[in-house]
Amino acid sequence: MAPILLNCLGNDPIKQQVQVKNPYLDTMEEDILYHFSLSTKTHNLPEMFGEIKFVCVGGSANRMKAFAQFIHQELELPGSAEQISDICEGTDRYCMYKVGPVLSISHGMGVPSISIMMHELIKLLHHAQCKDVVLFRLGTSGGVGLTPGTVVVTDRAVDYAFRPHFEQVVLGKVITRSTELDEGVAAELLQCSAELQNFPTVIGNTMCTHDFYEGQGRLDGALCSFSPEDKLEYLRKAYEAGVRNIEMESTVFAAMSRVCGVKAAVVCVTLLNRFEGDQITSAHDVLVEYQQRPQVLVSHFIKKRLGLVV
Ligand code: R2B
Ligand code: URA
Repeated sequence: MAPILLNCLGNDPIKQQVQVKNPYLDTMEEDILYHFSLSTKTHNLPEMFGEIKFVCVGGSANRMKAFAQFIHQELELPGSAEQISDICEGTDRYCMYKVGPVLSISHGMGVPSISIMMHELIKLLHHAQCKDVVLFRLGTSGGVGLTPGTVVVTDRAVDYAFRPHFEQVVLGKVITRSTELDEGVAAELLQCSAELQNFPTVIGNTMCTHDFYEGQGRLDGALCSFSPEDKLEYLRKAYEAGVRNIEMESTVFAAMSRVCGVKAAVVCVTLLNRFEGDQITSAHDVLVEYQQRPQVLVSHFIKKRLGLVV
């Protein structure tokens, strides 16, 4: 178990601040969070976001709006869930909804898209002086040896060679950052799934790729440079390395959260078993229900943390 830090005045645990790792930020008179359409000069960020404790991010704008409405009902907050408005309405890059202590944000598809969102989110939480924030990625993925609909809580986010790190090119050189996630949050999520008993949930490694087709070993893209046997061998190696699902954002999400001192978890549902095929063939309503599973799990976690359920 992680040690609890106590401050010098007594027994209050020291609150974990969101840390930016950039000495130049403090020297700026204004910080424009361009892709959120927010700025430190035009918006009172501590007032708008100071109470945030849980940030949930996911690829699709519609899904993150639906999550905001769902968590509004789950937390039994006053007012109408239908009337929650997009804080980032000045841009169509990302959408953002605030529901009490919960922020729901879309990040688009792939590492470059989520990476821009993560820079601005971490700066936003820092400017707003948020403390003890837990960050979740709620997503979809391809399963590796799992029944479709299984939820995977990520143990390690790994790259195409099953290594738990993220490579960032900076000034023409590669910087490698660890993708370790918070073990305590993952364990709590598994405990939540045991309590809910709604759908199968496992812990496993999540492979993050830079492409949905060839990058994930699919035979059904516009280009394919390998055989069905090559594909199965790669998936088998991934399985042996502990990989249970494949998606496109987890490594940079984990790496940036870790560097900035934010506890983070990745919770993705599997839409298919990649040993069985490449195309996503389940009916629309089945896929919609699958995509609600990470939301149901994380909502239970949040309600437990807030003392709304035991
Ligand atoms: C999962 O689903 C998307 C691709 O369909 C991608 O954003 C991901 O990680
Ligand atoms: N998302 C992915 O990245 N891969 C899949 O196979 C399904 C969803």
